[in-house]
Amino acid sequence: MTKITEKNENTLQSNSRRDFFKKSAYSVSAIAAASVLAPVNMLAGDDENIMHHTKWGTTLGDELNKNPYGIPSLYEHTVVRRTSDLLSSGGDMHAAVSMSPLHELEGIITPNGLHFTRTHNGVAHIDPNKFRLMIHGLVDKPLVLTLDELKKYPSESRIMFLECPANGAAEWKGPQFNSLQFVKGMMSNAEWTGVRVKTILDQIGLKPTAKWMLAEGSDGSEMGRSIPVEKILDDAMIVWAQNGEALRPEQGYPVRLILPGWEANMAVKWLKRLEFSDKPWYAKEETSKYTVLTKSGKAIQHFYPLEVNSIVTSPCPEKPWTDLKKGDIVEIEGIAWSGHGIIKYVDITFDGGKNWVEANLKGLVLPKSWTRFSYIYKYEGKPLLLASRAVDDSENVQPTVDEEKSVIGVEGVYHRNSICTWEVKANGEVNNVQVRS
Ligand SMILES: Nc1nc2c(c(=O)[nH]1)N[C@H]1C(S)=C(S)[C@@H](COP(=O)(O)O)O[C@H]1N2
Ligand SMILES: [Mo]
Repeated sequence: MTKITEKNENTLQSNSRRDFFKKSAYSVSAIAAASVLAPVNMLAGDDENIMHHTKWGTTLGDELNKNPYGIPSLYEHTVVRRTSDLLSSGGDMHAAVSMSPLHELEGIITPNGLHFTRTHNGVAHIDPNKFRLMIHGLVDKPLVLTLDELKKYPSESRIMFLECPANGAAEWKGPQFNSLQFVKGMMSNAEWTGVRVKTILDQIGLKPTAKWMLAEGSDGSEMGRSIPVEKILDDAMIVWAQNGEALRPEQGYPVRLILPGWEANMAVKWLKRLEFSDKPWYAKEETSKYTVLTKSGKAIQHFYPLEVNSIVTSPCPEKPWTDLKKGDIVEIEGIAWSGHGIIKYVDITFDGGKNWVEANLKGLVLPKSWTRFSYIYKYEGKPLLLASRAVDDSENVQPTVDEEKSVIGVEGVYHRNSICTWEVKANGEVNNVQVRS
């Protein structure tokens, strides 16, 4: 993988990049009318599965004390996270990433067992009785909390995405994987429950000189990250629950930090310490990690929110259209998200970006959360270059591959948000391609 050259330049957020992608004209077409999608030959009188008693219809099922904690159907055993050695050194699965099977997900919630997972030192298993969270530095009353004490604060629940800024990074060099899971699986969306950091700070008093918060984990990697205090006071959360239950060990049990819309590497897991100070901890060092070198030769050091993005999840290489016949009505679906706010529109192209039609946003449309989109389509059996393009409520527009490259330059790796195109072949096979202008 291309390494980002580290430069130490204090450019707060890439405004030029956002402006560049602001949309001038917007092409909108009517949403296709909903049609009947179900197959018509539904009555099959000689179908064995209907006419004969099934094993499960003539025997007793499992007793209810068999699986006190439920598990998915054994027929769903292929719906799993998958690891790649992309972010691991030499295939070591302690410092690696396992990707969500986006092609198997419905709606906007990622089940806990399928949440993408990135660790630098393996999954830590923390005894909740030994958990302590220390909050100190530039505060009036430093504090050490047990888990029970932390949970006594008033809680909030919020549906948000987490995306590793390296999601899709390998594709910078051109298509690398013929798979949705490996192209975009370093992200998930969950309902997180916990307390706002601001609620605790209101109690213990933040000193006016505090400008940065260092968050540190208790795993071997510690994952120390400095976060601007404005973000902490805005919407940062310390969470202990994920989709209604305790965090999974992979997600930082018992407690992690969540910074809505910002790159997931700052969402420190297995949290143990928050220190407020007047400068970021890396200010002592010559360089900082996670910078982005732009074509101008300047590096963007503070590059936190994930840009507006989207991907078609059905069809995709894992879910092709090989069973469709010409004239079939099919639902195209996908996911859109933006670290800046709410998804406003998603457009779909069938010809690699020459013409666009507007998709339908489905279900909940929430800020800094996945939004599902859908488009009812009549399959023609012709080759397509299928892609989606999202726009958020700050009018950020998802760039083309070349627009993104023209701003970020050849060294860019993190925060890749350019349009992803699927080539649908005449036989319905789907391949990962890149459309270049
Ligand atoms: N303590 C700790 N926090 C961590 C990490 C880690 O290795 N240790 N990895 C970070 C990275 S790079 C990412 S992308 C996210 C992944 O969160 P997830 O595993 O819950 O999906 O956690 C972040 N927080
Ligand atoms: Mo990450």
